[in-house]
Amino acid sequence: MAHFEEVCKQSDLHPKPAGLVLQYGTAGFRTSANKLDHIMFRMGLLATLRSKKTKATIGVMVTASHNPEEDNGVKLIDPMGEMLTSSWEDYATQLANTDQNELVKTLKDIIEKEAIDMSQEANVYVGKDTRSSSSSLSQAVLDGVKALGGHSKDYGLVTTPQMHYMVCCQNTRGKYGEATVEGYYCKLSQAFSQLAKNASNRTDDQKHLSVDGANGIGAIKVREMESHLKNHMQLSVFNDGSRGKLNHQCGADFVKVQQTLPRAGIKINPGDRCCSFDGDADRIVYYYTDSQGDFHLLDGDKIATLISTFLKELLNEAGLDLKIAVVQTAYANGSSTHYLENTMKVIVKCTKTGVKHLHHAAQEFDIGVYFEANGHGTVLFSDGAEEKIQQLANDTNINDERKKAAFLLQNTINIINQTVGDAISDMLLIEAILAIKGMTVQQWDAIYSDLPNRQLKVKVSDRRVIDTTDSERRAVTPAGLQEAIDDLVKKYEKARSFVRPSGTEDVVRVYAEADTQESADALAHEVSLAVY
Ligand code: 16G
Ligand code: ZN
Repeated sequence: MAHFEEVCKQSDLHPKPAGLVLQYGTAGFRTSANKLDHIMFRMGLLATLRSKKTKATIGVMVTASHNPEEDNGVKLIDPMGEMLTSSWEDYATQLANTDQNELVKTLKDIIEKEAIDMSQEANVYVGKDTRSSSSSLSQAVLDGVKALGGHSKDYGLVTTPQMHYMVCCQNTRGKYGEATVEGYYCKLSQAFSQLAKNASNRTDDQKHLSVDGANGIGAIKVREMESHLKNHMQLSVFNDGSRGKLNHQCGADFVKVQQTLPRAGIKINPGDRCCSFDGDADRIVYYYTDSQGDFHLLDGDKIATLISTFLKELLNEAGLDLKIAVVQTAYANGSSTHYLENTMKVIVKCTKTGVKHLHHAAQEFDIGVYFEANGHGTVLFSDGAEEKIQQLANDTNINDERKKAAFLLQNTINIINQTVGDAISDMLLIEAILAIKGMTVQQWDAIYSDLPNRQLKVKVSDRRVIDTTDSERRAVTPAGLQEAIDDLVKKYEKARSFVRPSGTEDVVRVYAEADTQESADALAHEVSLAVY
């Protein structure tokens, strides 16, 4: 078979460093960029097989998100724009680690196991972030696709969520939108201007937002989006990549973990509404400083609360009986869960960390709002829910209030990127909600008060000895660890703590929250000692 000869020939140009073993984890492959060339070539091969198997276009995104500039990574995107199905993650790992001379055999094994028809056409979309290593690495992906006879389309510099969006648009034959970056801007900006019509007399101050682009792709793309928003929004983009280093002392991960302003590149006044993207623009957090200079963070939990409150109010006004739920992880602040369950009375579900777990859980409801505390999240509408909203919007026999609510719901659906968390789309939705509700960032922040919390990481010889259950909230091994944590937690008020092995770093993560920052810090410290 000519293709396999070509694979052999080409794979010699993308050699695997001897002894290197990597695993396709929660966010695909991620490590130092200089170790990834062979991985990229092989993911081009795998994406081609996946495309033949699903008879659909598959996406490949070259990025290491919020990791340092020196790292890179890759993940595959399945036909509806979702993460690669778990059963294929094992194939990715096998292909990545197989020796050069066994590569064709490994490919043939996958083809046989999956009964792939090799005469089927294959289409792969490829995108990359702004890392200096991304160009040659995405070329290696394209080489892999070509070697197996697949067709590829190189989108060049795009955000991760834009890539997910393109794949979904293509496979739904345009039903979700047009599979171009321009089409993405048009769909979202049109929805935004429709929503903004319902906000009365916005002042320039209300239209202004400071955006920390983490010196990454999000900075470029949010500026392109701004030019489609006409005078509906005024953005000041900081950390736009013109000077600073990607993710260095800035960006959503830095702000969330350090609980502080970006240390680099941002000039803001007390009370200004600001947000930070991460390096590939699939996460967003908001914040401001008060007149005392104190920092206030509005993370994924606050975002989920704002969005689900807005949706619930609209459903009531529209008279639509749709089941809405919020999906969180163990990292969700206890105050947010308490507020959602007891005040808002929505269903709250907790899943393991990692977008795919939240995404799947959210699919079980008419409307599933999912957010990780770190700012990754979106809203999913079931087909049935979208249909009901559509029908109501077209119904001429309803009163003005119901009509308006249906119109707002319709445009909310259009502004959201349902394929994956999307900083730009989330930002537009949040801005629209604040504008419609006439709410300041301080009023949004005051919906509930976060419990003080602390995250620590602990280096251990083998993090896999820790196994967890109950959505990672309890440790089952090693024996005695959970009992020790329970005893420590009892010493503090409103306290909660858990430990879990990281899926992206060789560390164990510790989370603690309590009634005061001192208590949260002390509890996190004590629990980290119990992990040793
Ligand atoms: C990955 C996940 C993110 C999760 C994080 C946890 C995706 C696309 N990304 O970045 O959702 O919060 O891992 O990292 O699933 P950790 O396991 O190191 O704590
Ligand atoms: Zn990211």
